[in-house]
Amino acid sequence: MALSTLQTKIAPAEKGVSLVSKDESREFMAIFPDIVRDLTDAGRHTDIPEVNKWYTKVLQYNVPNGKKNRGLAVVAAYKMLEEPENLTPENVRLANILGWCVEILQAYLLMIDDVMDGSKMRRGAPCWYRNAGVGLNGINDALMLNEGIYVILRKHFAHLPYYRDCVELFHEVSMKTMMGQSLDMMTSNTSSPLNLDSFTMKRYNSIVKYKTAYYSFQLPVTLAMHMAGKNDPEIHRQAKTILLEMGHFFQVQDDFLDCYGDQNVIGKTNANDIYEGKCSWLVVVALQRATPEQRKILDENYGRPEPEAAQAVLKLFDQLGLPTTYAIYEEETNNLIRTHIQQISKGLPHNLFFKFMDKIYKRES
Ligand code: DMA
Ligand code: MG
Ligand code: MG
Ligand code: MG
Repeated sequence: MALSTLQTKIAPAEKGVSLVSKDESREFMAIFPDIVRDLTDAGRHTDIPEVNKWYTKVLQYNVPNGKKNRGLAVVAAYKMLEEPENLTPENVRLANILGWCVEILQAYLLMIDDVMDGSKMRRGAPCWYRNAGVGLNGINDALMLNEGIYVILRKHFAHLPYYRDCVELFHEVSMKTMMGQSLDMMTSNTSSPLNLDSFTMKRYNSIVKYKTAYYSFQLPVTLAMHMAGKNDPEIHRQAKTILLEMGHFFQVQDDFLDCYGDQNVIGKTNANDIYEGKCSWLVVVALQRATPEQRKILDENYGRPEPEAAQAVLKLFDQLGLPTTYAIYEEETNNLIRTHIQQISKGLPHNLFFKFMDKIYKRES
């Protein structure tokens, strides 16, 4: 069927749309100090104040300075899924707290990811592990963040019927993410010698589904569904399918921005995926298109530490027209996902999913 026929019926994406209003965003931020207090000043571990002080620093450096899309997605999704009479200030506050749990998970994953990827910058500041006196001790800091999720969940949700679902979901999604990270590392220059034959689109699809899509998209919405008591397995299945599609799209964008994004906007240094020999969308597409001579350039230069090698790869990406291929991919995938949103059950708020797409389509950071 001609895509253009469908496209005419699809509402165009709105740029610059936020998941929540300015006030809601401020409300979310206003709760963060309470989260820090819950974890560091709750009358526990009072005999080791130096650790509480350090933990406060770890939280403040790593948790609140990102885009907060995943955390805010919990709040936005909850408000759309819940019956109006249940949207009490207390429940909205709980949705915000659950949102911070997702942001803590994100911070924890990124702290470890930056060590594994040898990254330099994160959110415009040095990666945590690169701070003086941190280094690999930062792994323990990341683990403290992860455990903090369950401290917060117990404190605020233990008495509620959906507590168990949320705890289990955090564990399940964390496991999937780590499995994705494992596959990501296996398919990179840490597995020497680098074997570009393993960089297939099939492998790529598995990596991004596991390492990104579950925790970035399925997790926030599923948490909101648990909170709102939406327990129909068929509805969950439909939500998951569409959210994993969005997660895939999001990671393709991340891979593109790694090379072509503005460092000041993405807050990370360019071309890290090339240096690290990652199975990124760009190199997978390049491999599909490369002539034997071009393939040789990739074999010799991809995943190498020399800046000239990365330059040679970037030049090849340009010669292969990857920025144009990406622009086409982004537009077509946006349309495709929007079509799929229209086809899902009326029991799910289509507007929520459209909002997510508005938020990420043509994103620059
Ligand atoms: C991100 O993959 C995945 C997780 C689980 C953090 P990535 O290394 O491409 O992310 P980034 O580009 O932000 O380092
Ligand atoms: Mg990384
Ligand atoms: Mg990584
Ligand atoms: Mg990346």
